[in-house]
Amino acid sequence: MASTSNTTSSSAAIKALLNQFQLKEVLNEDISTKTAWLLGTIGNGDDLDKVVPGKNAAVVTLERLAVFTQGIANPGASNLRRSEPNLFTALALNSGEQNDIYSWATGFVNSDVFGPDIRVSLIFPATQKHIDKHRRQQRRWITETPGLYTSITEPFINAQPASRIQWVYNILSKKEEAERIIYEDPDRANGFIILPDLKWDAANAASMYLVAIVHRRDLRSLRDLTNAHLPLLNNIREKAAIAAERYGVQRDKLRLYIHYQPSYYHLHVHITNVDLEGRGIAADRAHLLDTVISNIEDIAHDYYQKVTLAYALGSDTELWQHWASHLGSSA
Ligand code: G7M
Repeated sequence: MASTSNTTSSSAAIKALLNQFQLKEVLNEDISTKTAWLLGTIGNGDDLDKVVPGKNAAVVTLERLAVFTQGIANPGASNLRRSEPNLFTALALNSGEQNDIYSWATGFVNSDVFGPDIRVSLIFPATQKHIDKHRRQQRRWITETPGLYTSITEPFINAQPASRIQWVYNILSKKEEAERIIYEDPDRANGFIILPDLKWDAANAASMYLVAIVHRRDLRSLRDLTNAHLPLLNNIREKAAIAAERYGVQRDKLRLYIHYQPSYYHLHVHITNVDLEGRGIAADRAHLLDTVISNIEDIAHDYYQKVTLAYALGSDTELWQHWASHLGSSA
């Protein structure tokens, strides 16, 4: 876990950047996950009126967090201060209604008691790809046969600059997020690092979201997996349970899956609390690790080289443009 001093200096640095943020566009919002994605600029240059990807562009994600009930129900186990005599002493209400036995209002709770209420993520400088990824867009259905994978998707993956997955290499080399690592198997072939996903605040076990990033650098996606990788996949399945124990999440509460298409072409496995809904678990993207292992083990050692994989792509993504230019108007 991050040390307090590291966490404090990071939050001061993030705040200093956000203080300069100038909103240009609301890229997207999702009421069900209570999240909004904003595009803006950061910097003091002359050119702040114009968003320049890779230079002054910044993408901010604002997400309302779940109420931290562990802190309320079990204050001894939480690091939150329960100084208030009553849960709602510090509650500030700014509007309200009553009808018979029913009352409702909006306002602000005490963050000492209920924990932080918002999670802010910042990508700066953001590339055009980051902006496209977060902008609301039409989705298209792709049916990728092995032949289409070889002629369209694989050349696209091979052309990805290594800088796209620099954050992955920073984690694997312990240059970044080293204090957040919760499990490591250092084996070069079958090893990996497990740490909290960027999207999780590592506080509320009910929304636990970890990611296992493999040490080997030759596996780009699901398509590369064969029986040669079963020891690696089984190892992740086994050790994910050990990692999750740290948050009190039992083995039978785990959902493990791989995205196809992923956002980053370095093999990683998502590990979430099965109670967590709606985050990248849709059937158009998520392949359950148990099923992946069984397909390779029980059906064919080269299952993922032979199978047709279907998925949805945003029509603004580079991969969609790539498909469209290869298939012309039939795409
Ligand atoms: O869609 P895909 O399977 O490629 O998912 C990548 C996952 O990596 C997502 O769940 C991201 O939230 C997560 N992620 C992305 N970045 C850039 C980081 C990062 O810098 N640190 C951590 N811990 N997770 C990240």
